[in-house]
Amino acid sequence: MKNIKKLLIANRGEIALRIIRACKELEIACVAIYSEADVDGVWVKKADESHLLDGDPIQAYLNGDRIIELAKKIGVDAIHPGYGFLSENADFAQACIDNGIIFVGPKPEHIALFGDKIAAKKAMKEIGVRVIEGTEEPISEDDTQEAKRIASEIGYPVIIKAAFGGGGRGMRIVEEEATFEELFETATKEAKKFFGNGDMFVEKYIKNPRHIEVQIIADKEGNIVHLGERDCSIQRKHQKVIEISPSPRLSKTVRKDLYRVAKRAMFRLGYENVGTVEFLVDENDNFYFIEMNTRVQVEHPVTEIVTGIDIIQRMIRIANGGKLIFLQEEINFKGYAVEFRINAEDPMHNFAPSPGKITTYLAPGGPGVRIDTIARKDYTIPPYYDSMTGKLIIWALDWTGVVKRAKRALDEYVIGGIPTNIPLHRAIVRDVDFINGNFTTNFLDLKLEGFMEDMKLDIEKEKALYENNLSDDAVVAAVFGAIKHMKNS
Ligand code: MV4
Repeated sequence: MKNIKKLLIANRGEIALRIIRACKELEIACVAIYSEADVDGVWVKKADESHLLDGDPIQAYLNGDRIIELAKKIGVDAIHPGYGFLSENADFAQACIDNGIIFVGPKPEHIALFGDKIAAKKAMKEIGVRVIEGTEEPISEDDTQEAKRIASEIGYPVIIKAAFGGGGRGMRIVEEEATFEELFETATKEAKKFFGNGDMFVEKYIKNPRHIEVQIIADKEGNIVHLGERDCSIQRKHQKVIEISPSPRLSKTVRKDLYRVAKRAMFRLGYENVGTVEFLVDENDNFYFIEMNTRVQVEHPVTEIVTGIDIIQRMIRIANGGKLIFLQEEINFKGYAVEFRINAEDPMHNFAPSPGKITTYLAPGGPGVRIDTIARKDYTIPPYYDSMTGKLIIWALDWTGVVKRAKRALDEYVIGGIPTNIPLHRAIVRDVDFINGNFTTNFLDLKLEGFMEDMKLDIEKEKALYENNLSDDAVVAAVFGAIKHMKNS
């Protein structure tokens, strides 16, 4: 096993910056790549070496051959793929290995296995993990009648999913037989368009589940531990908005079972590096495996905060042949952490992306506050990428403390010049069901309408400030509005 001395980050944005921070602490030289649209990205400046990949700004981060070619030319030992882009591309992971470069992540065979949702379900079922009742073989795009027959066998409502899907694409909930054919056909069309494959499967639809995922970390010698769970139930259009660790309302027995099942399955498969086992938990506390993510996730910081373990550093050390340095019993979970994804999107226009120049940037701080972001004053968010620009992560000893601290930090967070989803977060942390930990995946569907009035007031109040082109000091005064007293009052 060679020693990683130089690592290339095949990603951009806040996760590129996060990986740089891990490299600095590991004393590994880090190489950034950037597109023509990302010249001003802060990770480009903070890396030890940065390389422009010209041409299409999205392809810059997707062209694996070109990235490997660069890596070889400049003597890179390892590539960290981050999340998105090439992170779950088994061919890219294999190409790294074939070119003598360490891929910081799982084995290509496991990336491929879990990319195929049907194969993944089958493999997990075979090793005794409960999966949702449904088709065990792919249904091809023109087999609507076979799909329909299976759906009625399962019993409505059912859900149609794409075998190679993700992000809710190619997914349809079918309430009754009469609408099955139409929904199956639109789902397959979508699947073919986005994933280049029309293979589908049908499952019993679980109403109002909680979305709970278990973080796993394993070394090359078969040592494996879990790092607790994250509750990702609060989503909008299949995009996670808030993630929490631990889940505020999960029974002790369910939690223990989830950990045991996730760990045992990954052990049986010989899984290595980090992974997230996703489950749906139904209203009766039954849980079912749905998917496995074979990469670091956006929401990894909440796990880092409650365990004190640097997940990115662990990934790099494991890829370098390092053993896990802790046993399960040695991992201490402390308090609660919640992540708020800070997106450049406009709550007043159906959360449409709102890239552009940040003219005011005042970040919260103090105890229990962590921010992973590329946002800063005078930075222009390019329009080509995901609208998520950063994450506010809050920690406290108990759930009530987290809610209070989150309110305080979100009130402190001022981003001006572009609309963001901060007003949505401020409304959520004031919601009684959120405060009571009483939510499932339908939370935002039920609540968004009721949040509109508060969000509107919030946005109008702040908008007036930015439009007047005030100094940061004037913004602070206007937002926080302390009443100053005379010396002798
Ligand atoms: C489901 C489900 C209910 N029943 N599968 C969403 C993303 C993908 N990873 C799996 N997802 C779901 N799968 C069965 N059998 C509910 C979800 C789901 C969801 C579905 C519709 C609208 C919003 C949702 C939010 C989270 C999970």
